[in-house]
Amino acid sequence: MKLYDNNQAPNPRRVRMVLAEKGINDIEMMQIDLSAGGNLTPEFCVKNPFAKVPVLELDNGFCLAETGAICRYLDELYEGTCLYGKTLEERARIDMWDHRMALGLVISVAMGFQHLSGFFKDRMTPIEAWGKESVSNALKVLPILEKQLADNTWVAGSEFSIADITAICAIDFARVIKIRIGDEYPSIQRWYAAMQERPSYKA
Ligand SMILES: N[C@@H](CCC(=O)N[C@@H](CS)C(=O)NCC(=O)O)C(=O)O
Repeated sequence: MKLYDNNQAPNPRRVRMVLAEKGINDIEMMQIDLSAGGNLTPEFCVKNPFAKVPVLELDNGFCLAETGAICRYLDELYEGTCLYGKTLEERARIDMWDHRMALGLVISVAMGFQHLSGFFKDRMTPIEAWGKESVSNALKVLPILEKQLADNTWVAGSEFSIADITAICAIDFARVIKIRIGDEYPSIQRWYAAMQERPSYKA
């Protein structure tokens, strides 16, 4: 299999962290240069008509896009740490928090970045007001996450899961819109330190 990746963007990092957590090392990594429009070429758009990374190309040629779908596929295909929970309730809880982190944080941080930095102005129209609104939407998630992590070791509960991976990729990328986890968030800081201890953090 091949993973079409970019080593600066948050969504591909979610997949690389899954690879690291599960000890998967038989996937060929293909670096796509987003600033040069490597994702906009006709060849790439055949793999993903939405022109986004990551994309996982299976050995039969099928191209699986959408970070959540790729992470879940890899989790089920490979043995090792289960990132999506074992019981029905665990799976539902992890899904809930993973969606909250993906929709509430990853997307808001990405929109803040795209609409305030002008990084993709060759392919979209940045709208400053939407960028600011997105930063404020991302900030609104932090007190909720703080409460959750005050009551639980990991984002979705007592077990490490895909929700932790989604959250850390959003929070690290949030530096580009000047969001930092300050002392008003001691539980997020405790969790962040624990995430940094995991070998997958460097993915
Ligand atoms: N819904 C997609 C979004 C993926 C996405 O937004 N990828 C970004 C990098 S994090 C990208 O490829 N951006 C390039 C562009 O917008 O031109 C997913 O969940 O995988």
